[in-house]
Amino acid sequence: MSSVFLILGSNSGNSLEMLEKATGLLTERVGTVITSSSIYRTEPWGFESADWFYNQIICCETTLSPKEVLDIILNIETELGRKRTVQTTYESRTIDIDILYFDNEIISTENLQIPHKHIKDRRFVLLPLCDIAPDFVHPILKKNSLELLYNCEDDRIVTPYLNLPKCLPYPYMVIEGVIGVGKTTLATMLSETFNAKLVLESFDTNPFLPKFYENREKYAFPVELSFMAERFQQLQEHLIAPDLFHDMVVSDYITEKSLIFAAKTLPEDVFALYSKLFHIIFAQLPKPDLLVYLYASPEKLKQNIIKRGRDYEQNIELDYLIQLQDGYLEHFKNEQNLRVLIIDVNDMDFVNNPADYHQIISLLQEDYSPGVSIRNLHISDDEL
Ligand code: PH2
Ligand code: MG
Ligand code: MG
Repeated sequence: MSSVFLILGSNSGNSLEMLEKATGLLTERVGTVITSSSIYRTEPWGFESADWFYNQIICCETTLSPKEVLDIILNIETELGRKRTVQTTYESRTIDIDILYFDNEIISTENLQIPHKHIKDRRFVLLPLCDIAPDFVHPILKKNSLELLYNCEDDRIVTPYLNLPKCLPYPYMVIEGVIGVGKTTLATMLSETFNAKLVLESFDTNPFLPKFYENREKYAFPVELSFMAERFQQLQEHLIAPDLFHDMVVSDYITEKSLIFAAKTLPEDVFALYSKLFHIIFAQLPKPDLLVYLYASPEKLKQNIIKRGRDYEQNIELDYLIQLQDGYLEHFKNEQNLRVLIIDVNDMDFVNNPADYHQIISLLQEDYSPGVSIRNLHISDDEL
């Protein structure tokens, strides 16, 4: 019996299904799978593509020769729809299966190189390899997988692909952040992933908002009052009424948002009145079990606002965004009974990059104590 390590990769079509099918066929034709790594989401190595790979390494026990295994692999690739073109550069593929190691054999023929010549150069190989064979020694380089990973200079992103959990430990969760950070998008994605009731701020039903952006002073009070009334009505309806179809509520605003904005937009005496009203009205409503604040730099927020192109938002100044962000961060310091999780999303793209979305979900599974917790932060603590 020999042990053969195979890496499976796919970045087009239904990749997860491809990995599963390939593993099934390899079991039948090469030999029993004795170990398999987690599946990883990996940035394309050696070529540019928006489609990231799913990679996984398996180890099979086989009585076959390396050449026989190679022939079987090529057949399986073809059966699973792999089309090879005569290109000399890498390209996207439905399935690719490569032999990494075959016991300690060293083979170098025109069609077959064992060990695979790029093991040491690829994080997407070394990371899953360390899962299942951290001590396996490369027969030529005489280093084990951990040492190879340690010396590897590849900086392409490789992250574990999570099997998403069925639910999150926070029944009422709020995603907050300044205009343009993506809070509504994330709240919507989460509600879909976890079948949660989605409570979104209806910003376009506030008749004063466009006027407010034209003339801040004149419309500040009606705009804030109108938001407050709308928010209260909506939350009262969704938080207090029981819901048979959802175990969880995800919203894109906290009620205190009213206060944070009003503090910036209203003159002091008017704000005092507003604040009094606020506390009378909202005293009865439940507080979120987790408040997630998405942090991004004002410059990044401004870019996002330009990108999504809502007319009336285009004149928002950088300074206003900075003040709002300060308002939120200041507010959290006084909310010691609330679990507040700040996630720095400056370098994240949870919409287009599943690895980033999964990273956020894994943060939402953690157990937080009341007060502020900070994750993924690239800014210093005192900037907050
Ligand atoms: N395979 C390649 C080239 N580049 N990049 C990633 N992330 N994963 C792969 O499996 C892969 C690659 C050639 O086979
Ligand atoms: Mg390959
Ligand atoms: Mg190949």
